[in-house]
Amino acid sequence: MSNPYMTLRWFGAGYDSVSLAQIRQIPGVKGVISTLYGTQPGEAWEKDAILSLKTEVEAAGLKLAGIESVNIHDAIKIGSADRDTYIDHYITTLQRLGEADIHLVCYNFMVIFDWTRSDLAKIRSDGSAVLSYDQSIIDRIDPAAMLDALNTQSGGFTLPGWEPERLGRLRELFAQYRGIDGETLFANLGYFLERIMPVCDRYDINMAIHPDDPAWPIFGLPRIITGKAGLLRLLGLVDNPHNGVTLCTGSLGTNPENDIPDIIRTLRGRIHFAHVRNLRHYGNRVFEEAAHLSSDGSMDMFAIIKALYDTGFRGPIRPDHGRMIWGEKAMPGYGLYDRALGAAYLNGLWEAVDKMRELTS
Ligand SMILES: [Mn+2]
Repeated sequence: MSNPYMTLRWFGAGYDSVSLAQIRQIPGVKGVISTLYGTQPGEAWEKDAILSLKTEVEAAGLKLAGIESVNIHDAIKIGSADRDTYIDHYITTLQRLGEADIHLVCYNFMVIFDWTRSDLAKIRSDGSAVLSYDQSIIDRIDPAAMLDALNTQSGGFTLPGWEPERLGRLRELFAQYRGIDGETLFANLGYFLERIMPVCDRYDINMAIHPDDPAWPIFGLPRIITGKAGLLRLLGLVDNPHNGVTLCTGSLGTNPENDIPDIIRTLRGRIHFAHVRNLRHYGNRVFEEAAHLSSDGSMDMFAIIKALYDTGFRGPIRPDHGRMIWGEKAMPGYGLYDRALGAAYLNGLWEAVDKMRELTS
């Protein structure tokens, strides 16, 4: 009998509308994935802050299953002269996380923009509000206008990856990234990983890169972690099991050509964290986020859970963005209700796969 290590993302008291006590009551949810939301990319995290986050989570009867994210400073992605200083800070953060018995770190290597959507509250036929993407809208607006639109729609919540301090310098950032192509990004990612692997080995910390979302370049900026080829290249940069992947179905699934069960089987042993959610495609590069249930979207969630199960994945897994339902007010994608439904559904799929295996073995 195997149970999934089901978790929920939690942004911390003062940032999240959902409480640890509420998360504790979702059946089968054992832990949360959190971060020090107030920190900036490039900072060395304070040991006391890490420990107080961990203590708070554990006092609620949950585990701190990992960190999402420890963000990467632009100097590291650009490969500028001061990158080693920021990598040193990153290593200090990893060391302090390791000392606090935390062994999973999600990060991404996206340029300037983290996940991108054209609408944070598109109304679906069921009356729910979801994040959606339409390439023709993105093509028509400039990055600053998109940023303003998203911040207006966020209901007062700071969106993860969209820290206003950093994005206030948008023009400057575009200038800094001029001439940085996919090859340079891969080289800089490899340099970063080489430098952090010793501390990961020492503290048994699994690094889990998050795929780019959506899985193609936007605003003329390169994106490298977009499918099987990029993921395999990432793993080949440093052949160390601590150099691994966050399997995010919603990000990889933005491109319907990504065969997610096949990617899971190909990455066997190197997936350290899973984000499982569904999307519904309406055309080329036009999609909206759906409920987790297979029939509500375009993905086969049973095949995804079965591939994770069959390849021996037993790391933290979480439902991802949920629809905004039942009048909830929360950070777009991160309400309680639909993510709780998602967790219950994913737990059910896992139990079915597990019991089918026992029946047939
Ligand atoms: Mn994700």
